[in-house]
Amino acid sequence: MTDLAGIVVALQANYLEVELDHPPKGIPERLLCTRRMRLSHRGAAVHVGDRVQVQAIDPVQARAVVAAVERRSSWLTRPPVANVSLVAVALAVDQPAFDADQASRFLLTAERTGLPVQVLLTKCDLLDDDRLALLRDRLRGWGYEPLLLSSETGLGMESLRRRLQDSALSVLCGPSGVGKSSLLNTLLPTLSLRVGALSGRLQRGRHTTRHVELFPLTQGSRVADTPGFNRPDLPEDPRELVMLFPELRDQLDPWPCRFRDCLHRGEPGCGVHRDWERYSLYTAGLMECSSVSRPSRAG
Ligand SMILES: Nc1nc2c(ncn2[C@@H]2O[C@H](COP(=O)(O)OP(=O)(O)OP(=O)(O)O)[C@@H](O)[C@H]2O)c(=O)[nH]1
Ligand SMILES: [Mg+2]
Ligand SMILES: [Zn+2]
Repeated sequence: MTDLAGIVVALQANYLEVELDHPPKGIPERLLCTRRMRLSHRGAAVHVGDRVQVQAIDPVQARAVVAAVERRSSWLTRPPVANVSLVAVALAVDQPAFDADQASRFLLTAERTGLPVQVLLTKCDLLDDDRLALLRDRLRGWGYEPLLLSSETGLGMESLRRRLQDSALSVLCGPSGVGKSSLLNTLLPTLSLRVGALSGRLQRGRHTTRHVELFPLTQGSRVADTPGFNRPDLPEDPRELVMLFPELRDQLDPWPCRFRDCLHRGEPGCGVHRDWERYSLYTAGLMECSSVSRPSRAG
């Protein structure tokens, strides 16, 4: 039999769970696969979201072997997911409390993919309308139009569904405990993903979701639940950081500065203004990036 094409929907220990695009009659749609020897040398290179070719299919056991991995169209490093088309960053309005630095780290990580980024403000039932409007305006100032959601009341669920349906592969990422799995349970009631109570004074999540997994939303669209974590790293190159703040990016076209490689920290001849909320986060981020080089004359 010729190889069949599919997508890796989950990883478990040494196995890849693959969903076939078009399972022929008598072959299950989902197969538990090992990697071919040649592939296992680069074993870590196969991730959820990867498109693969499988062979040596055992229809009774629903087992097969992954023989080849196709080139990726995009790559999200953390959480690791291939071929993503939309990064949805979930941030709770409260429990855990909204934290601008942490939120920005998730957004910067998402922006590094170059893909569309959608902010999801979760647990909106916990905030009154005035404070909610303030937070929404704050996110708009950062260059995002957030969806206001609550799994508790169902607020915004149809907007979320529409947004995710338009995208072949959306990833839900964000801190632990913000309610990512709860959103998916509300959207897809047959799922019943594990959801965990918060703990401690800071009302942190308890890392309930342990693995990345893809779920079908409609024919042609999938969504990934991912394990939350608390503090994504910034890129090492400060020049990359510059391009990851939408509200800074907006100020750079046309280029307003005297020097081509200006880092916009108030250098002489810098045309970027400083009255934007995340300016201090941006400059602190530059300090954190490992190497900060000096501006030179525009060429
Ligand atoms: N008030 C309120 N609580 C919610 C809402 N959504 C989720 N929660 C609660 O928040 C806690 C964490 O929810 P999860 O869905 O497990 O969060 P998660 O983002 O998947 O967490 P990790 O898997 O650890 O990354 C649970 O106690 C949920 O009941 C919501 O809309 N409103
Ligand atoms: Mg979860
Ligand atoms: Zn500048």
